[in-house]
Amino acid sequence: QTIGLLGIPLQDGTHEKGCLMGPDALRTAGLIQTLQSMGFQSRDYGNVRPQNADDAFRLSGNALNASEIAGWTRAIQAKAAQMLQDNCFPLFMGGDHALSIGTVAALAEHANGQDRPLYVLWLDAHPDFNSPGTSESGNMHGMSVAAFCGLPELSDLFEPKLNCPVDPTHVHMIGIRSVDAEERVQLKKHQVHVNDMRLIDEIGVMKPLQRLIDDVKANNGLLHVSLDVDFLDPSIAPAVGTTVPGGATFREAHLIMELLHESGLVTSLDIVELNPFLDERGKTAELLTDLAASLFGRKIFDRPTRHHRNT
Ligand code: DIR
Ligand code: MN
Ligand code: MN
Ligand code: MN
Repeated sequence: QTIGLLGIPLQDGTHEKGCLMGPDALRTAGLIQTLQSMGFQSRDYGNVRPQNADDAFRLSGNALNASEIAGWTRAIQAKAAQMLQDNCFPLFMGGDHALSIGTVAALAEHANGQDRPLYVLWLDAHPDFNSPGTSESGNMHGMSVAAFCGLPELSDLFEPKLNCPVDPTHVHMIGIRSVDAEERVQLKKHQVHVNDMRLIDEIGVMKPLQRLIDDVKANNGLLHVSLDVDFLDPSIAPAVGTTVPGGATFREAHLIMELLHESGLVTSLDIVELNPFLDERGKTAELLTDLAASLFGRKIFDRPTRHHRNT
């Protein structure tokens, strides 16, 4: 299957500027060449531009750049639908995490058309389960999951409405270590599977991941992986506006990708929140490229040694 890559230079979902350079940094780090060297066909869909959407969001509550995000969401949904139509494996290069409102909305419609459920693995320091009524920051990158899970206080604000909600119990989160007070209440209410870092410290990543894999298999689901840079520990991945100490280690992250590959279940991927302005000579972009390679099946023994720097 051809891997389709779409750049989404979105940064309106966050305060910190720089995510618009994310797709270029991933291209510069050699993401496409890496996948090609592994034997994959690839197709670069370029970068998506937002649609004009003054009419696209009925603002209520604390949501910054809401109509811009709604315009991006429309454009992302359309591009993602085209990639799925072309039978590509969609790889979305962000851009801040608000882009997942559009990517997941399109993937959920696609899954729905096949009568299959969509599962989401959310690798992130944050659950991104706020809505305009609960958000402390107003940043919409902190609202993506609530939006694509169809929480009416958020998904109803989009025009047209996001109409294929993901079942919140089909969202599995790993890496969580920063949750807002009201967000916590909503996560419990909607029974999202939250695996926080305390749990990962105790039992590692294998058991939580196996639980997800079993769930997807049992229900013949499609599996989308959404990787936020701040899932990773800031010491190995500094290029993100919202670093939180105590993140996933290099091997925890690679092991997740290796196990996901072996499961054969993953059907789409977001790589988000990369802010190259904050990077150390491409270190984070290269790590993300290597993690993507692991997800697509590269083994430690096949990994080329790097003769520059010390990533
Ligand atoms: C915080 C931070 N929970 C918010 N969120 C994110 O603004 O809603 N940081 N996603 O990456
Ligand atoms: Mn996020
Ligand atoms: Mn985050
Ligand atoms: Mn289920």
